[in-house]
Amino acid sequence: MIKAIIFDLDGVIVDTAQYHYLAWKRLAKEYGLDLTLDQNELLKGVSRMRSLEIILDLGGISLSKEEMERIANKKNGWFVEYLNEMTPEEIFPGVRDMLRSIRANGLRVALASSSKNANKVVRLLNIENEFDAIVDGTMIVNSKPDPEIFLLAAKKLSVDPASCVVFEDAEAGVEAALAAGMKCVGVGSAEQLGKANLVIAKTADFTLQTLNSEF
Ligand code: B16
Ligand code: MG
Repeated sequence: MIKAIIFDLDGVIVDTAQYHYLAWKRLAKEYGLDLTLDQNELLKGVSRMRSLEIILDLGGISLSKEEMERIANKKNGWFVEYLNEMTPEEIFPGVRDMLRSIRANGLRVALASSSKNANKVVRLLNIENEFDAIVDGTMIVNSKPDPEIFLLAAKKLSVDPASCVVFEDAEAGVEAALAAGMKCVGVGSAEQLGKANLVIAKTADFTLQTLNSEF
């Protein structure tokens, strides 16, 4: 029996990927790389440092650990600048009501985002009170596809992992949810998220009826 729903942030609740892309593209340009939207897909759901490693690999560039830390911070400064322009209207259609109706039906709701900026995003969207627990990139050691983030969310909710459903838009996130022993709803293309128990095109396509019939 499902007792809790755990939401990823970027790609499930709001599209922060567009801001990550702008900031990574700006950084990559300084190293003579033109980061494409297809390449940006590889960065979804993975941590900031892992994203940088992927970009440097794409360009065949090798940097010291110190330099990597420095430029990852620089990228984050730009990302936060772009984020500051974000408004509560950027939440995906229907998601605010969905979060409320899930809780109104007695289920627990958590947010589990790899982003170290998740609290800021949640505040900007005005949804900080819609969750029973929030877990972000500052609270974990191993990022998705490791199950750590989802296991911590379940622990904070005091719910058994097998009674949780995770909503994820990234392949690494789907793998993490399944490795945590949870059910997973993929948000996006079935081609990319085929390992999920169910794939929907948009977060708000999911209803409590779907929950009862599928899980
Ligand atoms: P930050 P999610 C992830 O968010 C993004 O999808 C991913 O592209 C980003 O690298 C990661 O957060 C870390 O973000 O640099 O803000 O710590 O999908 O797990 O909500
Ligand atoms: Mg995501």
